Amino acid sequence: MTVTSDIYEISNPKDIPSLRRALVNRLIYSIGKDPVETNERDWFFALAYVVRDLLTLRWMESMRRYYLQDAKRVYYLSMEFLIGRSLVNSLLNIGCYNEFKQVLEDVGLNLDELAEAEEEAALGNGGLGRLAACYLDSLATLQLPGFGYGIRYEFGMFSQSIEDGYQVEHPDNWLRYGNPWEFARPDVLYRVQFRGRVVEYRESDGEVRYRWIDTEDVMAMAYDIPVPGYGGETVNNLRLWAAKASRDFELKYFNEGNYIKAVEQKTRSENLSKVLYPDDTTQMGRQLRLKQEYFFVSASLQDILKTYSADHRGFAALPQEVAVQLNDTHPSIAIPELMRILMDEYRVPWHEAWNITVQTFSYTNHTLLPEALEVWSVRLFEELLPRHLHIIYEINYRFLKEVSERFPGDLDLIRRVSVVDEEHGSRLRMSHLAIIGSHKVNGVAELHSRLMKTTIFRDFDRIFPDRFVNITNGITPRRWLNQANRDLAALITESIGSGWVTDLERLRELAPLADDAAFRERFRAVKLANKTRLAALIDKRLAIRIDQTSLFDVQVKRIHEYKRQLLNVLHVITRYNRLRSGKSGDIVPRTVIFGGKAAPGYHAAKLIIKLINDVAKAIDRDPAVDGVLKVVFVPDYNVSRAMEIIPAVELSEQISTAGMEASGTGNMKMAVNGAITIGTLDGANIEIREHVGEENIFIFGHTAGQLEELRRDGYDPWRYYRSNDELKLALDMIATGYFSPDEPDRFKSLVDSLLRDGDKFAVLADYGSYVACQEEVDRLYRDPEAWTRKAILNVAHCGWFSSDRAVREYAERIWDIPTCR
Ligand code: 26W
Repeated sequence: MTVTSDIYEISNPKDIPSLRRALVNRLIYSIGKDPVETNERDWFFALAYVVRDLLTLRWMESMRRYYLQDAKRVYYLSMEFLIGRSLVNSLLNIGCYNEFKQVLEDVGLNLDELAEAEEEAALGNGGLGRLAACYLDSLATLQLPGFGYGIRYEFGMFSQSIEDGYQVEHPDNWLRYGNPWEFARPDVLYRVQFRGRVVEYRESDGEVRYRWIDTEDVMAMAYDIPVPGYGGETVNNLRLWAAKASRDFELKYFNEGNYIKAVEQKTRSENLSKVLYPDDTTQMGRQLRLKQEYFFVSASLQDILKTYSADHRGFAALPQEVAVQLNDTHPSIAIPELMRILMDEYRVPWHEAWNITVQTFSYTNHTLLPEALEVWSVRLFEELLPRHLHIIYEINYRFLKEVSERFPGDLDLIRRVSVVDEEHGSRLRMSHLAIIGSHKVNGVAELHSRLMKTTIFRDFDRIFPDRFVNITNGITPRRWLNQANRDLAALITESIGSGWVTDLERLRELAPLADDAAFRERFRAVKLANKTRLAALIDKRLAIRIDQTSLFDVQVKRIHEYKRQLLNVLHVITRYNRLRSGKSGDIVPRTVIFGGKAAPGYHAAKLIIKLINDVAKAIDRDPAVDGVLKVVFVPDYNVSRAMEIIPAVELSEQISTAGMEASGTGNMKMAVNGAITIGTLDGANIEIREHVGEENIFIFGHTAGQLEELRRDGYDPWRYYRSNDELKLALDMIATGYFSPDEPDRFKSLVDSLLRDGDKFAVLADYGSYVACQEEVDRLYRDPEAWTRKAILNVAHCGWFSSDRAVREYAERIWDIPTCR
């Protein structure tokens, strides 16, 4: 039977009566509720099901189109997809937002309130996971055959509450009421092996082959989530895997008559996809994490090869049909896994299998921080994935042999580039494996990619001169401007038309309007409305009053020492001291907003949260600064919170230690929403400066090069402490308990990290220029016309940071895939 659109009850998605009928039908027949006895969640689910229906036919059409055109596909393998809520995004992408708003109003409901009933899909930690979600949106919008593969964690990123100023973590039970977007696919089930042993055998052709046997198996079951592109033409697929106990495993115990043990065993294997590791930038080396990585990689590759094999013979053409992007090293076991499948299961000879593998994979690096680079102990690998360990050894052996032939006598080079690090007790360096097994390796901003080539991967750049490329990150304008900032989006569309939604560089047409006083007035009114809305939310949720006319100075992102929330706090304290001593002149009233989660085991980061809250409390209690300085820590920063906060930002804090933030993407979101950046020459800040012009951004601090020099000459934080009275005062206040009279030593370790432990993140070295730069910010803010002009130019010149541009670059330079219409 051929499915056509006339089979569905909604013949025309603009026809209000049929939308209403569909909605009420879902409420009655899918939710099982009488319309007279419903809550908001019931209506949310009913609506989500109608929207999913509307996506499903287009989704099937897209899949059919890819199949019929035998289109080359890209598979984006990522441990994290930080999607957030989907209802409004889907409605806007398929163009039915206003229609459904009307339908709901007719039954006395408000669409935007109802949308709050959706649990967000927080299947990621931060930048890396959110980037994956932006790229899925762009792949679909650009009509590219792009598929996400990941894990259906039962618990996503923990939710954060603040109790007595401290972070408290709570489990994120996001599936409690079900996920209306997904289709469970109990028939799409793959076996994933662990442990066991490898036996060598000789085949009739005389070749030695390997068999991996006596394994403990877990099943991977697929869940599909439709990913609509803007305009609704293409709907792609995100496939997430959930762990299911294997029947064999259960049967073993059932047959022994041990029912309880069998059920226990079932729970144990299903724990595999239970929870997202909430650590960003510190590698944990935990067994369950390695199991999660292999679990989703194995299932995804089996699925990819099944699709490929449905209409291709042999594997020689795999790289012409399939590109696989590895989002960081987390899925890099895919490299030995593909080798294993090709050799052990399909008898492809090594060198052929290797060429196919390298041509198929590419790898994105997201960090240079040594503690974030993945390493696994050989012992753990041997235990869980013995066959893979042997393949990795063979990959490494052949690679090192080639290197020693090309660079004879350079034994140190061999030691440095080996996948196996013997200096720290036999560990596998997954980044080395990922580089060796990929045809392209990319960094995520110009500086990051350059540093990658000149520092941590310098040797590899010499060995593989064409392998390293840069693709600067981007963000989707659909979610981060069109959806999050409806008022600004409307003003832009009124001024330059709606083409910017899919061609963000058209924002450039706003540039002349920066000199138009009437436009500035309207732009300022939008920002004020956004600030007022945020102030109301903060009042409602936290019972904190903020002045919507004060400068909104915002730093929201994961809490990490390299991101330097501490530098921000030192500035706040300095401002506070100036106000108290009457040395501030006519200081600009500010509201300094912080938000972000700390990894549960990251003591310093958690203490920084407490410090922010203690400083906020001290400032609140001091009548001397009432109305001119306010600090707010917004709990539970996530995608939904970001969409509320970012449109209201005036000053975007991007103040990481130069050379440490690979790119940043919050910096782009804020700038395109009309914030002015105060930042270091780090990550994509450098490119933001190039695009908006140096007169429209506040840059301070040491460059990466200057820091290198400073450290080489022996960096002494005490020198800054002694020579700057305001810095000394601020640090002394923290160290002696001014903000923690109940526990004077509370923050001693933080101050020690700055003064006694060498200030790894150069906070003190940048303090002076940061504070001076903040004075420039005040000066500009006192002239609203001049400020607004620059803010508008930030919007106008940030179009390049669209994820459409980034994904197009991947498609052309790495994946070699054309659009498929
Ligand atoms: C193994 C533990 C672990 C988990 C996650 C180590 C490292 C990570 C990620 C690489 C951390 C991350 O999210 N990196 C961020 O990636 C963003 C998208 O490219 C960049 O914009 C950020 O600068 C970078 O910190």
